This record gives sequence, structure tokens and C-alpha cells, in this order.
Amino acid sequence: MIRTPLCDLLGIDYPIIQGGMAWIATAELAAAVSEGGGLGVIGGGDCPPDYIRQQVRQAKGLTSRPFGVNIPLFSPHVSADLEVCIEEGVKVIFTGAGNPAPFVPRIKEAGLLVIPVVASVALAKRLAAAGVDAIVAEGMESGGHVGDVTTMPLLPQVVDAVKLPVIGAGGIADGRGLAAALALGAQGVQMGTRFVCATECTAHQNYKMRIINAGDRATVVTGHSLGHPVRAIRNQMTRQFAEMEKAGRAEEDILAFGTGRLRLAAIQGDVENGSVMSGQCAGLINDILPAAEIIQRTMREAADTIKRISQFVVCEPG
Ligand code: TUI
Repeated sequence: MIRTPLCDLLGIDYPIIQGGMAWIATAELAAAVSEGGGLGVIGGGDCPPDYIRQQVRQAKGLTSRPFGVNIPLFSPHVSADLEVCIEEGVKVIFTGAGNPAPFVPRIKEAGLLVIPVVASVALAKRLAAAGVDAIVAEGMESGGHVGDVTTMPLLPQVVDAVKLPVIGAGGIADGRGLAAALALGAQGVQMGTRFVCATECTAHQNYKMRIINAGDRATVVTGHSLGHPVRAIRNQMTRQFAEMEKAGRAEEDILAFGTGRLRLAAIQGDVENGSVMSGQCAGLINDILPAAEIIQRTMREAADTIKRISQFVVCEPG
């Protein structure tokens, strides 16, 4: 059994948070993760407030346990989506892909927890000063929009920089990863790609199979030229995208080319022309399991890992 103060803050049994992936983390997945003792998170993406309300109500119908909503800051609906979460009594707001400082006072005044996902020490410090409740430090091994520091150096630097619970993310898909994150000072982990391959995840089967069949070098990052790097499994779409960037095509052409690609892969199952966002840990994922089993297995493996490595600690002679 591994329990950290983060579990008490969030009202959960195990220090495992499910990444709030746009178009992928629907109410069904979030509720299944929360029912399994972790924290489920609905991916708000750039969806309008009615969709968020429907998703939150659906999740409430499936679980009485706490869950969160992730609102990426490039959404045109951030304020309206937040108000819906406040009205509906969501326990915790996660943010990504930007600086949520302007929204922190409203979220705190309404009594919700706010936990930003950050990719740098600088933003972690700024947000700690703005009054957030915890920080997810996400290394560039993660899927989707990425920063430029890997988890191994980022996580302990964020832990040292803020006096808040820190959650490790990026490259974590099993109990060894959870044990490693705890060793680096985290109080828990956020896993996205691992939960795409949960039975309850509504993403298209083709998307899940691309992750199952992926090896260690299956993902690539495109979008550097746009200042918005995104990690996804290499396919026709990433090759065309990279060619357009290399050819120096106009930014608006590349943006137009990329629009709607995640939805195309996740909902329609076109995993050649769509964007199959995934972390580098795809190579570690070999099965589709109920969310509760993913959580149980991760917890068991983490405890076994900690026991195994503690055997290497020997007393000094004399
Ligand atoms: O946000 C994420 N990952 C995401 S969001 C997303 S949605 C999407 N949909 C379609 C196409 C593209 C994306 C998919 N994946 N992770 C957290 C994260 N935040 N990673 C990097 C950052 C970040 C980067 C720069 C946060 C802040 C930042 O600068 C802000 C500032 O003002 O310093």
C-alpha cells in the first residue's frame, strides 16, 4: 500500500491521476478511473460549455467519487467552461498548454482545487505564487503538446522549487514509473497514454492498437516551427506535417492542415491521416485492461519495485 498526502488532498485511495486528454478522456474513462480509486479527469479540449456540462453530469451519474476536468488554455471557451465546472461542483481543475494564472483567483474563490500541468520550473514557481494547490510536472516524453525538458531532470527541479505536492508525468506507464516518480520527490503520477488503453476509454480501437503495437521509437515531435510541439505516433500525417515545416510553408497552411486531426484519429479511427498523440511509454503498453486493473497492477508493481530496490541498501560494516 502506498499512500501520500496528495491522496488526502484529492480524496482518492491511490496516487494515480489520469491525464485529461482532449477527445479521448470522456466521462466513461474518468468515472472508471475514479471508481478504481485514482482520480479520473475529463478532457475538456476546446469544447464548448454545453459539452462540458453533459460530460460532467454523465460522470456524476457513473461515480460518486471525485473527478477533475482538464481545460487546455488555448481553448476559446476557458472562462465559460470553468463556470460550468464551478456550477456543477467539480472537485479539481487541471490546465495545460499555457499559463492559467489569470483564472486561479476565480477557481479558488469558488472553492475548487486547481492543478496546472507545467513543463518548466519557471511556470511552476509562478503558479505556486499564484496560489495553485499542486503542480503536475510533465516531461517531454509525454504525448500531445510537449515542453523541452525530460521527466527525470524536470520533476526533482520542480519538487525543489515549490512547497506544494508535485505529480510526475511524461513517460510513466507502470509501477516502476510510479516508484521512480516517488523517488524523485513526487507525491503521485499522472498517466495519459496508459489509460488510452483502458477498456472504458472511448477512443477508437485503431488508436488503441497503434499504441499497443508501438515500440520505443514510435513517436515523433512535430510543430516546433509553430511554437507548439506535439508528440504523436509516426504516420502519414506526421510525415506530411514535417515535410510542410521543412519546406517552410506558411504558418496558416500548416495550422489548417493540422486542424481536426486528433479527432479524426480518436473518434473516426483514421490512424494514418489523423494525429495519434501518444507518449514515448507506448512501447511499455501491451494490453487493454479495465482502468481499475491498470491501477491495481501499477500499485502492486510500485510496491514490489520499492521492496526490490530496498534490498540493495546494505548496512555499512562495523
Ligand atoms: O497541455 C498539455 N498537453 C496537451 S494539450 C493538448 S490539446 C491539442 N489538441 C490538438 C492539437 C494540439 C494540442 C494535447 N496535449 N500538456 C501540458 C503542457 N503544457 N505541456 C507543455 C505545456 C506548456 C507549454 C508552454 C505550458 C505553458 C507554456 O508556456 C506558457 C507560459 O506563459 O509560460
